[in-house]
Amino acid sequence: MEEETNYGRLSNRKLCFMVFLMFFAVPAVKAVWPMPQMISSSADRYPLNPRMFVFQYSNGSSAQSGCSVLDSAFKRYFPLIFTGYMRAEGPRQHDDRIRFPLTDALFSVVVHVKEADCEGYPDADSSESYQLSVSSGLAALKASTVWGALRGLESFSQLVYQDDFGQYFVNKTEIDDFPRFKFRGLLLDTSRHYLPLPAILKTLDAMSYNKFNVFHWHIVDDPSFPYQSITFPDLSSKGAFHPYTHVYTQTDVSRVISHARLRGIRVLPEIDSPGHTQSWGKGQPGLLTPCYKGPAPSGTYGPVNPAKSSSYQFMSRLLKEVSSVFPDSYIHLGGDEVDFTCWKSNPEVQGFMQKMGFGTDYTKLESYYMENIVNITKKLNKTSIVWQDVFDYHEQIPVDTVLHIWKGSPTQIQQELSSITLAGYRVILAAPWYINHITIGQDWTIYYSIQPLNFTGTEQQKKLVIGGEVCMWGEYVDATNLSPRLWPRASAAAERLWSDERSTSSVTDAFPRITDFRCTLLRRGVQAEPLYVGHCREEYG
Ligand code: CP6
Repeated sequence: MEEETNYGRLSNRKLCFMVFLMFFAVPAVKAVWPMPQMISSSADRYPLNPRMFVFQYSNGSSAQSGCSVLDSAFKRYFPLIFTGYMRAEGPRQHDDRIRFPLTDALFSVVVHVKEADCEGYPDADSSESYQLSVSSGLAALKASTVWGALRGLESFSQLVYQDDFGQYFVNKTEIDDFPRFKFRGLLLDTSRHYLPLPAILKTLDAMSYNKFNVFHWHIVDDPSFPYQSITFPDLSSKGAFHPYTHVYTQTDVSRVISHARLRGIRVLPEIDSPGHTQSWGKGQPGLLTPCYKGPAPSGTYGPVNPAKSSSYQFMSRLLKEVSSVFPDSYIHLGGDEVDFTCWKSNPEVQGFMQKMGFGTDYTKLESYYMENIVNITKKLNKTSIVWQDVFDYHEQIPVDTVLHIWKGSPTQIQQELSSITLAGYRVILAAPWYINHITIGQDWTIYYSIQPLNFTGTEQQKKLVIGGEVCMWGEYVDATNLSPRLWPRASAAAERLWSDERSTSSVTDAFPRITDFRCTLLRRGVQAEPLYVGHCREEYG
């Protein structure tokens, strides 16, 4: 009743709504997520007309028309910049006078790349830095590589916004940007649940909006073997959930690699052994260790049999294939969570322990196995990444091997970072970003607040932390819930890994930006879950 008689006065609710509009609905200057290293923008803004908007290569650019990576990026980014414009009935010229009355002037995004390798793949040492200068009629984008140009296009696309009348604008802006960490990964597990190709490709799209640059493909594990091997077709025909529908054919794999390449994303395959290999046993009899109950085999199997030379021959052939199928110079070899009980029960393994002088220390046996696998990989001219267990067992591994931290309390993680880097190994941090673990509430703030370099060590040691990784283990995740479980929670880690820690230390400052970025993801068709009470300008779903 009270409210109805108070005409002309602002109710609390209306006031709240106005304050909300002022601060959230139409940001004066659009933010870029993850935050660039250096960005300055002014209130000067330029109207954009989608009909008068072009991407161009600068005259001196080493990339020119025909550069596959950038030509296809230009095609992708047009509808991402002008979201809504291409929707429904599509663009209609006679409407544009009414829809975009403010400008008939041309706006060009002019791209200059110093050393373009348009047909190559991004790799561990690719530069991703870029400079972007937005002024009247022109966005000048400069980068050393096409990968840097992609990052710059992403930032530019996030600077464009629409006012309440649908008019597109971009503000005068200067950006000088580069990643804090070289390795910014996301793990998908396609063994616990098969992820159909479109789910993987869409994830790669969303990764590029977040400037992630490594897709760690945990492609096989205990429950299923969906990778369709050329050398060993039985691995998937017997070990996949279904031999035709739940496999990744060679064509599927090349589509993933090519989709990732065009977005500046490396594809890092993981062939996890000797543990996590139950599904391999079905298509490769004799590979796994038969477990014994007393004097007789129990009918169950354990990890890969490290006592047989045929195991290493098999691994050699499999890794040879994988190293030619996946162009990245790194292969993930797993080496985690090896259960020794089956090895202990098996007389052949016991005999091998004796012969090798390992006594009863099965960590020595696991070391022996992993050393062999790492050396096989080295001969294939690839660098190995292994889970931290391999370091914890003090194995003799080449010093260019990368260790991947996946477990431990915050204190244990700091100690692990200290000791691995003290030994001179490079390290990737995954433990704090297990995005498959869910709790109620704003857990993105936890992922956001991780300080990867907060451990005891010299500057030299800190340089060995090459990056971090968000892990989406697949026990409870398939294509139905992958996207909302990933986004925007993984976006918190994306900013931690790209941006400067000092300018992104406040969760409070990040909240309106990540909320807005989540709306950007929705506008682009990524099913990203809400962070808290609120709304996007358009509603989706
Ligand atoms: N699968 C494989 C997993 C895990 C690992 N390796 C894992 C273990 C514990 C947690 C999360 C994931 N599911 N192959 C360890 C790297 Cl809490």
